[in-house]
Amino acid sequence: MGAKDYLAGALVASFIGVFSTGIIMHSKGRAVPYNNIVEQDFAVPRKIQIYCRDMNLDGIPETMLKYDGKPYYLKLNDQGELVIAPYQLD
Ligand SMILES: [Ca+2]
Repeated sequence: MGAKDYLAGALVASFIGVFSTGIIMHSKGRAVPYNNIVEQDFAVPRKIQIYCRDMNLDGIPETMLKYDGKPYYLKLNDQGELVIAPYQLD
């Protein structure tokens, strides 16, 4: 096996690794860690789920956060700061 074969094998292995990591991260909601222990008064990451759904049925999805099974809107205020607002049926 030559250096070219080794390099080709390494590239294929890297691609497969990056691709499979992407699938795993996507299936787990990407950025939310899956642990139970955090400082007091902080949300438990394991109970957080972020998803998009067209809640008001206008054809455009909203970003939603579900914490411990309860849904919230994940929005931006006028200053572009993240706001978690209670989900309400209109
Ligand atoms: Ca909508």
